[in-house]
Amino acid sequence: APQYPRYTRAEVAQHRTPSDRVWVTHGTDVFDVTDFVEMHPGGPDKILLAAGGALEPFWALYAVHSQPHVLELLRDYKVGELSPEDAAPPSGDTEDPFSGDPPRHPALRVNSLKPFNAEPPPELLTQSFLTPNELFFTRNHLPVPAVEPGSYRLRVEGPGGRSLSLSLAELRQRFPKHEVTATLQCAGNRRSEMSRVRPVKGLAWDIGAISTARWGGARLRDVLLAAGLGDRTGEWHVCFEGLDADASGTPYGASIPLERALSAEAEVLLAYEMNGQELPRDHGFPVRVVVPGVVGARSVKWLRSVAVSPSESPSHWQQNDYKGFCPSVDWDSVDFRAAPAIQELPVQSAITEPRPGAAVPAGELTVKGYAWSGGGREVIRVDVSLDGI
Ligand code: HEM
Ligand code: MTE
Ligand code: MO
Repeated sequence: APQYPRYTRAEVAQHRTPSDRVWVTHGTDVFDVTDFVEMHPGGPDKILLAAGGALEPFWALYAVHSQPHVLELLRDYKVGELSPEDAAPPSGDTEDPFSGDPPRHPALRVNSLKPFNAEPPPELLTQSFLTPNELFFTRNHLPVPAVEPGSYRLRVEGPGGRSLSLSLAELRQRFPKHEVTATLQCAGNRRSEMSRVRPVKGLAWDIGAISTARWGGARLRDVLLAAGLGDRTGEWHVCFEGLDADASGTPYGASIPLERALSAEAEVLLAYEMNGQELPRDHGFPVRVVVPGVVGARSVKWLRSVAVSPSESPSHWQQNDYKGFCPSVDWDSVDFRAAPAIQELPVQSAITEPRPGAAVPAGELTVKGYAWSGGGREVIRVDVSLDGI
């Protein structure tokens, strides 16, 4: 057998572009696939997403690679092996409140590591209608809480109701499982484009702070009715609290109007499944709210409590964030009390392929993108313009 040179992962990571050569690893083998990039049946852009790192997390998502001929093809490009000492996983730092955060997919474009905020690359977002759980955009304000599913309880309460404390098993057994395909979008989606018009404060999201999943769980409506909280008139709200909390112990929180929560058509869920799997930790394990058509901020993850109240959630994120203002308002003149909290979001659309400024071949071109109606409504029509008119 030939003797191969040894490389560290850091050395492999320096080979991410055709001009620096494109290296990838599979198991403990290192490959130089530069000459295969243009021949890749899935396109050069996709293979480059794995450049400088391991193939396994990508191939786990695209099962077309789990065929013998793919590994055979790869063998021709082997140039080395990983140095043995490099395989040791990095040791956890216990002082860091984020040290318990889960592992993430390397394809995610990270806008902030702590707290973790990341989006899928555009060309993977439209690779499939349902976003794979590993690629679903993540918007965390705080460290991911570690929840022990056996001792988890969801509190449901409100004036004049019967308080409930539901275990995961009770939530699954007492209420019919309802499934909904819904898109979540962060209010900051495409902020980097807005900032090109005028600088905006906040994370510089590209077009990927939006993702779609098939959610499964109990209808919030059914749970509220079981708690005797369904029969009120006038303005009421349903306030949610998460198990994630800041250094002072204040949890993430948000609310939606009770009317939406009770509406059968609005299909608000207390979800425990995402694309047929249990919720991943980043997306709210073991239970999250899913409010179709409404700004992502109200779909509270790691749900600890549901409380019906005459007022909106007192949370910072309901009162002093996630509100819309006219263009003349800036950070010096803004009065958050003057504006209502965002609930429904308006229409949204973006082209994912080709990317702005990309050089494209002459002739026929496939253009991909997404369109979303907001408000939980269906898309009726999509118009595409080639000349901006
Ligand atoms: C398809 C090889 C990396 C996404 C394929 C096929 C081969 C291949 C041989 C065709 C399989 C068949 O139909 O029998 C490779 C090799 C890679 C690599 C050798 C790395 C050295 C990646 C990465 C991604 C990806 C990193 C995603 C980020 C895809 C997709 C298809 C595909 C989506 C299906 C294309 C279609 O059917 O339209 N790849 N691949 N590949 N690959 Fe890869
Ligand atoms: N729920 C809790 N408990 N903590 C959070 O930080 N972020 C909210 C919402 N729910 C958040 C939360 C925001 S702003 C958005 S856009 C969505 O979760 C993102 O959901 P995702 O990370 O599953 O995509
Ligand atoms: Mo968000």
